[in-house]
Amino acid sequence: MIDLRSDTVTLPTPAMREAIARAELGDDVYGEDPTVNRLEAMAAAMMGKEAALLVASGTMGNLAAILTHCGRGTRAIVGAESHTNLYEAGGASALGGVVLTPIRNQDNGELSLDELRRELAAPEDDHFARAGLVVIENTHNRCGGAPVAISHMTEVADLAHRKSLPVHLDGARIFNAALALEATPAEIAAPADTVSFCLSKGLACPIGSLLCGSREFVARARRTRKVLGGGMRQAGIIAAAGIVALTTMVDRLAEDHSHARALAQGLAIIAGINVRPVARRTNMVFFDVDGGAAAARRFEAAMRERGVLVAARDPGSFRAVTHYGISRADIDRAVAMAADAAAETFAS
Ligand code: TLP
Repeated sequence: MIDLRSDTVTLPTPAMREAIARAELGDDVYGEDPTVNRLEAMAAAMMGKEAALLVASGTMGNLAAILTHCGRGTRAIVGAESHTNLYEAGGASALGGVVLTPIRNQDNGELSLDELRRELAAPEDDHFARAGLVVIENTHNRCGGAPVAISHMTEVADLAHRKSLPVHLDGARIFNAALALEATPAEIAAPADTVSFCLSKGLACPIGSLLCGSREFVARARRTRKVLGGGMRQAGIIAAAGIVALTTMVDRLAEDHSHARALAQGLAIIAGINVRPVARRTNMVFFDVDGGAAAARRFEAAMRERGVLVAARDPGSFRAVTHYGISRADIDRAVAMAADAAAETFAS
C-alpha cells in the first residue's frame, strides 16, 4: 500500500530502533531519565525557549499548554479551522472548563486580524468569559499544510500581548514550516510564548511531542501533564527515537516537500480532479473530485483497490500527505493510479 493518509503513519527508522534498544533510562517522574533530559534540552534550544517537556502526543501538548495558560471559565481564542478547535475532542473544555472561541482562518492559514481585534476588544464585563490565550498553528493542517508567515504571527502576538494574553503555537509540523519559510524553528516560535511540536509525524518517531516555553511555564505544565496521567516513567525509550529524529530526520523533509509538489502537479492534469492551490507547498496536497460525495466515495474505493490510500476530508475532498517511506517512484505510481481511478469513477 502507498499510504498517503497522513505523515503520522511513518514507522521508526533502523537508527531509531537501535537507539531505543540502547537508551540509558531512569524514572522521568523523578526527573531522572537522562535520555528524556537530553531530548528536552535539545528541543528547548532548537525552539529558542528556556525549557521543554516531553508529552505523549500533539493533542496532549496542546491540551497541557491550554490548561496551563488558562483558568476554568476563561476563553482560548483559536482558528476555526485549527486542529485544536476541530480535532482534539474538545479536551480543553471537557477537562479544563476552557471555552474555545473560534475565529476565521483565511485560506492561507492566517487568523482574521479583524476578528481577533474584535474578540480582544470585548469589554471587561461579567457576561463574558475572560480571554486567557490565543492559539495559532504553523504549518496549518486544514489550510492545505500552508506555512504561515512569521510577520503574521508577530502581528497576532502583538495584539495578544497588548492585552497581556499569552500566545501558544501548535507547531506540530514546525520543521516543515521552517523549511518552507527558509527560517529556523526558533524564529518561527519566537512570537509565541509557548510552542508544541511533534516527533511522530514527518520526523517518523513512533510516539511523542514536546511542549516548550519559559522555565516557569514548563514547571507548571509538568504538573498539568501529571494531572492528565501523562507522567511517564522510563520515557527515554521514546526520547531516544526523538533525539535521532532531531539529528537525522529534519533535513530530509525537503524530499517530502518536493514529492508533494510532484504529486500536486501530477494530480492537477487529471480530468475531474481539482487540486487546491497553496502559495508554498509543504508535505500536503488537498484536492477534490468532481461529482460530489458519491463520486468521491467511488474514487476513494478505486484508489484503495489500486493500492493507494488517501484521507477523505469534507464531502468530496481528500488530503494526501508525503512522508518518510514514500519514494518518488511511489508518487509516480500514485498519480498513475489516480488517473486510472478517476477514469473509472467518471465513466460510471
Ligand atoms: N493531526 C492528524 C489528525 O489528527 C488530523 C493528522 O493526520 O494530520 N496539531 C496538528 C496541526 C496536527 O495536525 C495534529 C495531528 C495534532 C496537533 C495532534 O497530534 P497527535 O496526533 O500526536 O495527537
